[in-house]
Amino acid sequence: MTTHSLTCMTLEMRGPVAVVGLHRPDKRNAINDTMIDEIHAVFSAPPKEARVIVLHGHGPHFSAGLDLSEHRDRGAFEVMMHSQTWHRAFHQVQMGGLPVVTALKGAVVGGGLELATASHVRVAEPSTFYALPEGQRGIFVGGGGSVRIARIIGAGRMTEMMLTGHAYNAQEGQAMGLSHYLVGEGEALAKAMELAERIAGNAPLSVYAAINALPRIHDMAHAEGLYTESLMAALVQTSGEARDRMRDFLEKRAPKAGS
Ligand code: 1HE
Repeated sequence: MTTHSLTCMTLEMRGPVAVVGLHRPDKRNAINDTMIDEIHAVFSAPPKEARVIVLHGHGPHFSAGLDLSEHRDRGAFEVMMHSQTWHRAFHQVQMGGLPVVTALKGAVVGGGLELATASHVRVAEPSTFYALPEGQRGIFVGGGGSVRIARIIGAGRMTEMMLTGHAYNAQEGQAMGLSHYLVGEGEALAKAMELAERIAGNAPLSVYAAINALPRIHDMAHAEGLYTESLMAALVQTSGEARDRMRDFLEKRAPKAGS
């Protein structure tokens, strides 16, 4: 198993699922430089036996975003470089090759929302709230939010969130697509595990295509998107595993869609 020496995060294997926890509960899992380095390391080299990653926060909050205590005194060039360390780390979350299911509760704010939106499936508890207090703090997003959050909720809504600092509650976040599942209090991690185990049963190449090809196709023009889709389909659909799985369905050995 890949070993990481972690101070701001936890990592444990549960079957095929790597469970990764943000672990600065005293600071509401505010993301400092060490945590960014650890996110980058863990998502770049997850344990070899992992098929899916579940991400969660220790304590009552997912994450209070950027650690403001480290950020106060940075100059312009330093802030740009710092922002790009976040881009690299969150790129590994989104495109590292393994699907990431995130369990959300409490504060999912600023950089915490940027991290959550780099993941693929999000499960929220009723305590979850989403906010972009950047305007109030006199800063801007820097962890990819202007791309990823805006893709989900629209640039207009994101502008509104940054201008007003308004917090959306769990139900509103669900309606906006910030979460995909809304569960009871204390139930997000268990639901995330259930979904992760289900995803772990999928064909790896299909999963890889879903997390790597789809967001890139989304950024393409219509014709290029369709062309890329057909290439990806050619690659995925002609794999031995695809043939086996289609045969299993046709010979009535596989579960039906929706079951
Ligand atoms: C922090 C941070 C932080 C808490 N950086 N230390 N993020 C924000 O603007 C959110 C700031 N945090 C909050 O609004 C609140 O802490 C919460 C709503 C998340 C939680 O409230 P609460 O009452 O449970 O906790 P608390 O008492 O405010 O905080 C507990 C401790 O965590 C306290 O430290 P202590 O030493 O006094 O115990 C807080 O200072 C500390 N703490 N949040 C540093 N964010 C790449 S660009 C991304 C841009 C952004 O992320 S902007 C959003 C920044």
